[in-house]
Amino acid sequence: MKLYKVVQGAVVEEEGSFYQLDQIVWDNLINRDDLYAYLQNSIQDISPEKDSSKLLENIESPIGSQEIWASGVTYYKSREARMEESEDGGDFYDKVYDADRPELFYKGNAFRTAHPGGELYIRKDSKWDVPEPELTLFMTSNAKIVAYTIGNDMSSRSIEGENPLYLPQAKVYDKCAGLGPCLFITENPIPENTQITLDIFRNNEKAFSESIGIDQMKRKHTDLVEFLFRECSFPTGCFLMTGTGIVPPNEFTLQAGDKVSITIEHIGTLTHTIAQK
Ligand code: DO4
Ligand code: MG
Repeated sequence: MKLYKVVQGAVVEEEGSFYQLDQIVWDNLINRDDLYAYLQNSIQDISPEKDSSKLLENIESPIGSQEIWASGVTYYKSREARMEESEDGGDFYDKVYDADRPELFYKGNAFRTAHPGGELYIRKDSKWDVPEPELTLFMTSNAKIVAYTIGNDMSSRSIEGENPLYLPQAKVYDKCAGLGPCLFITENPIPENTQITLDIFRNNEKAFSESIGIDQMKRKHTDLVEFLFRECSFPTGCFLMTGTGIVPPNEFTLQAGDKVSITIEHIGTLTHTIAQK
């Protein structure tokens, strides 16, 4: 089942039918441990919409007052790429890849996030920028994973590579995060063989394309969530990007006008145009 946030409320997509939920408060709607059962129940009393095309015209990111956090170096490819970009060799990336405690960092909120189909920014003081396609978890305030979405953890590799203490500036700025296009809600965890694909287009031609399975990730989703909730509470729930396993070659940097599409099986495709502020 998919749940879309739209200007006039929310839309549930279930087995090819679309149902409109009116007068919802997004935070209250999604912060439920029984989200799947609740939505199944809610659509029982509603007739499916005959013309679904208009319903999904203005999709918003599926976020309200929640924070977005992100995980780092959870795939071998990320460990390798960070060590290559680090001006001092980046041994700490090797250490964190093998450590019990994962790297978790604050990524932003609704204000820093670009809606699906909108613009994501690269920083003007950065020389080397990449998208990071990441399966993103949504946990309720009780730390229960109830939904999945697509995240784009936009990153400045030049700022991060100059000094690891610059990580917050490499990662958090205006329009630094993509989230959406919907929440994918299942009774069971998302299948382990789910594929993530990143496509980058420049001047209408494909400039980069690669896929990876989420089974290549070193850590379990539940372990990342356990660390995140240890000493942080999230009154309306929280989003957690789970790290990238795809990094374009070192000679590649994003340019204004590029189009970035991330597809994750079962969820859909999240597309943005790259711009500068
Ligand atoms: O350690 C820096 C950030 C890592 C990251 O964002 C990732 O692995 O996805
Ligand atoms: Mg990342």
